[in-house]
Amino acid sequence: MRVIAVRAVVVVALAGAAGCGGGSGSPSSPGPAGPITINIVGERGASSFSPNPAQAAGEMVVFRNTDTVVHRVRLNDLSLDTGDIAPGATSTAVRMPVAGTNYHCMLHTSMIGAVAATGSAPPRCTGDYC
Ligand SMILES: [Cu+2]
Repeated sequence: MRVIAVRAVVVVALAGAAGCGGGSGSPSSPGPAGPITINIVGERGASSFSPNPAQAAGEMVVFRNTDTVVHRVRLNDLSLDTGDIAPGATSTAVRMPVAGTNYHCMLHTSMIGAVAATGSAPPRCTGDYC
């Protein structure tokens, strides 16, 4: 008698949910120690942010305004809003969705950017800010 056990293991990518607060800085852990910085360059369409797309899905990100006017980053699904970021200032760190995301500047809606998982394309942009 032959029994074939097929076990479907669904791996749900919730690794970030466990949280890793309070780490004392293990030197063996790979990856960046702090949040990933996305620079706000100016009103240049899809070139308004650098890098774009950023390989930062599921990661903590800060937006640094290198332009001379105020910008305000908001995810296209409206789930996150940095508030105003003054020229030269950096936003507080915010966690990007695990699946990646598309975002724009709330004050200059032609400024669009995306976040993707490493080695993947960002999610398809839909809606008013693409
Ligand atoms: Cu702007």
